Amino acid sequence: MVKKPRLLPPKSNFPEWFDQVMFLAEIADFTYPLKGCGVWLPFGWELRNNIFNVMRRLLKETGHGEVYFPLLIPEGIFMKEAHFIKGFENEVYWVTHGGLKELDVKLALRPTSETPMYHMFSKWIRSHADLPLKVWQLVNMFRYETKATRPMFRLREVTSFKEAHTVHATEEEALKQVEQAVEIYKRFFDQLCIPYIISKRPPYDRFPGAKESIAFETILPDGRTLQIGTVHYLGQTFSKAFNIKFLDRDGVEKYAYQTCYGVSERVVGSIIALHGDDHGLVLPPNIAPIQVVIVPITFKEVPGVEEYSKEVYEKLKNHFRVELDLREKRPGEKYYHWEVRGVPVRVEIGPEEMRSKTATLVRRDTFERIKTDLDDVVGKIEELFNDIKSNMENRITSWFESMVKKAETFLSLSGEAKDAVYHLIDENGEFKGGVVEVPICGDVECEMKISKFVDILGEPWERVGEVKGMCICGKPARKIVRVSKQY
Ligand code: A5A
Repeated sequence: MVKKPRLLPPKSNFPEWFDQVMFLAEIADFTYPLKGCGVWLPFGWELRNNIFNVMRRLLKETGHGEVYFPLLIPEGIFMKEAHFIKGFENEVYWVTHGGLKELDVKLALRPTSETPMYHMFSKWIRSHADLPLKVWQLVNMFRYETKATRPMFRLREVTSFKEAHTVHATEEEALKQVEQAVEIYKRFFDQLCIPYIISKRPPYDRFPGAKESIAFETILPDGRTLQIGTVHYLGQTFSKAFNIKFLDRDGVEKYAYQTCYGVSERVVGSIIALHGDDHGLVLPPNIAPIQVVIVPITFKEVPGVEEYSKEVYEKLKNHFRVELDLREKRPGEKYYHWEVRGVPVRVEIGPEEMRSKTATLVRRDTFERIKTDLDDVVGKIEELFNDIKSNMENRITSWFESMVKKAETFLSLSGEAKDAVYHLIDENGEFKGGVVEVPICGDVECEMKISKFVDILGEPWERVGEVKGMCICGKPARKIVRVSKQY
């Protein structure tokens, strides 16, 4: 058993802070003796479930059905699409034995479920009346990641892989679905107070088999970007490989068009990383496992505080996820305990509150104290939740916007560092963090040159106006690409 550290390092020491806060707030324990695998703890698991329930609601509202597909994929099915095979050959875990017996057919642990799903879709889809088909699942998946693994961010067992898969009769409908998926993800991240940019991945960096890949990126406190979700337009790549055909209205049999989109527990890690402070987690009230904690401040000589705290609890319990902390500990210890866990509102109840039939509310985001009458306490907390959410949004958005810069030129690779690179790298060559939007001519060779220095996220998904500036090759720029250092 690893001893818990008593104190949280300051957030300015981000990697240390992140690892410790996960442990102290009882989110997860990554001391499990297998690289890239961790244990979810009860508080973390509840947080994770609240977050994915936001997604569950969004997907339900937009006509997606929840399914479950097997973890094991027979080799023959896994090996049906050439780009997919190539893309995943280095990352797949294979099950080769059942007990002592070598299996006749090797089984892949899903690294994502295109292949088993599309095998079944080809049986389910017969006519245009069966389309569109829109399903999703929240499952674990395995990828033998070779880059350094990191808790929540780069795992070998991804425990919370939300993958949605859709099938459509026409290209137009499938492209509309791509737009809907982007909208769903925007709403998802907005509800979680996660800021993002959306980029079209360059062709050489698309999901295996995809015609277009669109990625959502956030920026972590150390300035590196993290891909927190992707939406892929698959065209007919997989429908042809898996024979997903339907009889159209005109009596002709046609291959279907497909899309898929996914997120993972990177969203949980992002909320922790983006909003936490030197005291621990700061959670948006809508997803906080415990939204309100009541801490009685009792004195032997003043009886009745505990009873009054229970009265307050009764008032709140049908409105919020609320905890009454009656443990035999000092109030200060209790404050620390709930602050680390990011409980949005603490209710302090002492003799004074008891006498005046009031409550003292303390917001986790600003530590501001607000006194309220017991009769108004529910409304006051609801109001505070709204304030906390918009304060969290405003704080993070203004930071995020300051991290995304525009450059006029990218004249850096010839030795005289200028503009774009200045934004990302300081005089000593140290990475400063953030994203820069740079003008380029569009030739792959120029992108390749740039990618030796920085990671290319791709073009902005949103329409950009007229492109000005010059590419590194000296030619006038024709498009914008975003560059950064990625996780
Ligand atoms: N089938 C499609 C949806 C797919 O698998 N796309 S993906 O490969 O881009 O993965 C979707 C999302 O899962 C990524 O955007 C990333 O946020 C998350 N993800 C992928 N690999 C991960 C890993 N090793 N650890 C944590 N999250 C991961």
